[in-house]
Amino acid sequence: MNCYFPSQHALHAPSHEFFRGQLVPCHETPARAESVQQALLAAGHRVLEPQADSRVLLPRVHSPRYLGFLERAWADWLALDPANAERQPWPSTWPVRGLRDDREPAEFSARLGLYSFDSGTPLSSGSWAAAKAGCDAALSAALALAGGERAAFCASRPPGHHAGPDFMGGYCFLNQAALAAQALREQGAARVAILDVDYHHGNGTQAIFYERADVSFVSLHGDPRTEYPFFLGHADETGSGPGFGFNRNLPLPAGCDAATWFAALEMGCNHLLGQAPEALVVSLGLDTYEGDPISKFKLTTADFARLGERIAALGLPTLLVLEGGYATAQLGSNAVAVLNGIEAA
Ligand code: SP5
Ligand code: ZN
Repeated sequence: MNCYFPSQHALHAPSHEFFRGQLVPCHETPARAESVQQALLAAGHRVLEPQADSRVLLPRVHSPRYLGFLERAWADWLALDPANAERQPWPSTWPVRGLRDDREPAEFSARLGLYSFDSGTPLSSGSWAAAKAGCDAALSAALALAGGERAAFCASRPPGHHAGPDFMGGYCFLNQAALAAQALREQGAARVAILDVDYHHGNGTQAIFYERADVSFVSLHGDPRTEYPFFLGHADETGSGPGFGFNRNLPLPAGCDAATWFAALEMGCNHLLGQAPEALVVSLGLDTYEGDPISKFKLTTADFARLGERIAALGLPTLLVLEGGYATAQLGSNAVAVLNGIEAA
């Protein structure tokens, strides 16, 4: 399979994330993408540097105000104090209910709070460059599908599905899967379906397309009553306005087994096919793996091959984007299991 691997991913390399009052080493690391790249090469997949430039497409998915903030964020952080080069910025104030989010403050950490929904998404000097390169990979893969490829994979990071129209969170800054869906629409697919199989609900992707009928969203994930991102991902979120009926959430109990997960996948796939999409984007989180350090599903590497076979049976041109997955040593073989499952079917 054609796999797009943006080498600039490595420019996003914060050292620590904030968790329960402490700084802990980041789970989302450059080693993740390297694990995937090595496994792709070893399995004989074609690993390509993305060539497309997603700049003109980005404002169709994210607000110009947010994009402007993110692109300049590190320079603004350094302008506060040159010693900040060795420090990670954190938001400290958020515009929750009753506070205004229509006026962008001048102060840096206030703007970081405006555009964040958690304190668990560390920014580093190359975050913009890495996230933008992931979007270039997504567009490159969409162009490959438009050129007749049946499937393509983006082995990019940081992930994207928690990033919404104007916010970052959950290790995500720019939403590569959303950008891929938008690109496929603009290349002529009348409807694009997004299937999100990451352990965590893709709240950013849902938010971007919630009122649209031309991009439908189906997500299997840990129940937000107990699992991150907590504030979205319930079964009663079905879309609004023209998008009513085009959003489908399948929350599952933390700890559920593979049989339960595949039964939900079957429901999600049948729902998706009922909407007659012409192309498919898969938000391929591999943090559903039994060995994942931050998640609680129980899928095995063999289950990932089965997932690939089920995706292939949908019979749609398919663009896969890497999302989460933190069992770094097994991440590459799990990704390859999905791709080989697709190609075997
Ligand atoms: C893309 C994606 O999978 N994002 C997940 C974001 C999860 N954020 C909450 C992480 C909580 C991490 N727990 C740390 C345990 C330290 N021992
Ligand atoms: Zn996840």
